[in-house]
Amino acid sequence: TAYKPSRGDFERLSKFRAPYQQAVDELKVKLKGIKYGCLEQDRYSPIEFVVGRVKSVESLLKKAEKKGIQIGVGNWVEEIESHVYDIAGLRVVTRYLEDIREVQEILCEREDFQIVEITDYIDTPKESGYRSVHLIVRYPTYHGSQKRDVLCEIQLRTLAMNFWATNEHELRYKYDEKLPEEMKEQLRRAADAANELDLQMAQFRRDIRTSQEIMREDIVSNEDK
Ligand code: 0O2
Repeated sequence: TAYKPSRGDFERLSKFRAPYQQAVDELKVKLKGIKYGCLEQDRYSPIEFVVGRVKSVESLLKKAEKKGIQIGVGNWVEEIESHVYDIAGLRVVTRYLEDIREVQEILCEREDFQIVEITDYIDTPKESGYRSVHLIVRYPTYHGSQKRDVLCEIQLRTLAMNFWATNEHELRYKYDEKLPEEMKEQLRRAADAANELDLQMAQFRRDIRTSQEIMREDIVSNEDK
């Protein structure tokens, strides 16, 4: 039978979440800053929206147990910190596929955090059909009088990928992680359809740009006459 975390275990975890909450709050403001900076300059923003959360104590305990960490034994809190990378999670949602690459580049050039790892589930989707780019970043927080570096996961997704992942996540939760094989297959097909939509939208965007360029050239050549 699974270990029942004591009240003390819960309290320790709640306390240790504080710098992660601060990192999420600060990073949310910073990532939204990329969007508003573009909009203020009347430029297209590669970011549609940003959300963030700190993993709940319950879901943290579940993930820790899945990773073989024994709650309440030895340095279990430190072990969670060094093995669970998405305690602090940010999600950046874009309209188009190529916006993901633009945001990825912007984030790789930032000096206020360090990229530790990039996992590209777009180039190599998960077996479930999941697509997204995950960046693990080391972010410095100044909490009380102390500097503490915390790891945060930034997920980059298109609207279509996010739509799929949100539904799949809810279904997996409903079925307690034991999705029937037939449903898994349907979900994989739905993921391919979402990808097809992303590719089609990318094509439409290219078409719009080409026609805008032609219009601009026409205006310039008419002005020259
Ligand atoms: P939540 O509720 O979103 O926080 P793992 O050992 O694979 O569970 P790891 O090594 O961190 O964990 O893997 P990964 O791939 O970085 O996954 C971390 C997060 O990515 C997940 O967090 C999900 O948010 C998302 N994710 C990964 N795979 C899938 C998938 O197949 N479907 C959906 N919908 N999301 C996925 P959590 O903790 O699972 O959940």
